[in-house]
Amino acid sequence: MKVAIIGATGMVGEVMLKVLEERNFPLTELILVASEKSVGKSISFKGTDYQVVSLETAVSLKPEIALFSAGGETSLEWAPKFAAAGTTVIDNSSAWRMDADKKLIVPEINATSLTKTDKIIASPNCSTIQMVLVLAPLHKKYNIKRVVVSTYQSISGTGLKAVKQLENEMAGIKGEMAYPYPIHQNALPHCDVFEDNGYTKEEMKLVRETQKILDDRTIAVTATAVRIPTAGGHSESVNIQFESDFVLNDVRKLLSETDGVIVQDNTDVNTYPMPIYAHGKDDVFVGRIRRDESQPNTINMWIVADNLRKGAATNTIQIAEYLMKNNLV
Ligand code: 11C
Repeated sequence: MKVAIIGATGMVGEVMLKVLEERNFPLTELILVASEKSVGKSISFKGTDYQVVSLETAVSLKPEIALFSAGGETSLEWAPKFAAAGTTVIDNSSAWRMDADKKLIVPEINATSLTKTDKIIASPNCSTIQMVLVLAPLHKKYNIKRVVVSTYQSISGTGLKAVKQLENEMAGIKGEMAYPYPIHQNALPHCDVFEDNGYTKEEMKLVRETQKILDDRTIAVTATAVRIPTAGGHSESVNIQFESDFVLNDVRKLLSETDGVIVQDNTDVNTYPMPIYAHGKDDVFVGRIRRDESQPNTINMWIVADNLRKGAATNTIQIAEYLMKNNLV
């Protein structure tokens, strides 16, 4: 498979290269693309050095698959150009997710909807992916009415500038700020930009993307997204109200049998998911599973995943693997 990575020098791009190597993705050619200032730079993959090329060059090389993680603007402009050249684009940005003609894919949930005609495929936002992977089997069995989610999001979701801001603050160095306030020893109730309704774009992604992936616009979702100074992954406190009642141990069993989900839930021995242990892993971890005693048919849980892996690079590469396995590229 001839694959291009658009945004190869970014945090997600770097993890994509790692994941491709770990999963032994069958590459016949690798095309690495980054911004103009990185063109010509060399990146090593499996012991071979690859030179970064421009977007124009990459389109002309006609890759079979292009994995995009270079921001929404680049995706909006360039994904259609790659698609017109016959490339199947899998896009990590928010550019195409809510486009009615584009599919928003978490392979374990809805990859079977993909066909050869899908030339631009969207991968959801990291905080959505980890939540819907847990919600999907529960919705099938108990019918979800409403979800209330609060996120505790890693600085790595913002990018290298935010990682640097935290490093600088911890070292007492004044430097460039990714956030309007300090992030060290702080919590910012502000991920992505504010929309007119007072919610952030990140919060509204949790609402809209969840309904699209679960293919059910009747599910009510409300979210508060918070940035905290962790690096390993995003955590989420999720309250789920079902149509029908459940037995707690059945929920645990169902989730432990769900592809890509690992249950870590034993309060007797302080077992619950945490971002430092999710870091570098492809699974989504769930724990603190308990009945919401304040209203019927409602459950609370804590969901953690590496936002750069299952939340971005791994999900994108799993989509590529699915396309390949099913002869859709
Ligand atoms: C964050 N979820 O943690 C974001 C990063 O829509 O793909 C990814 C933004 C996106 O800030």
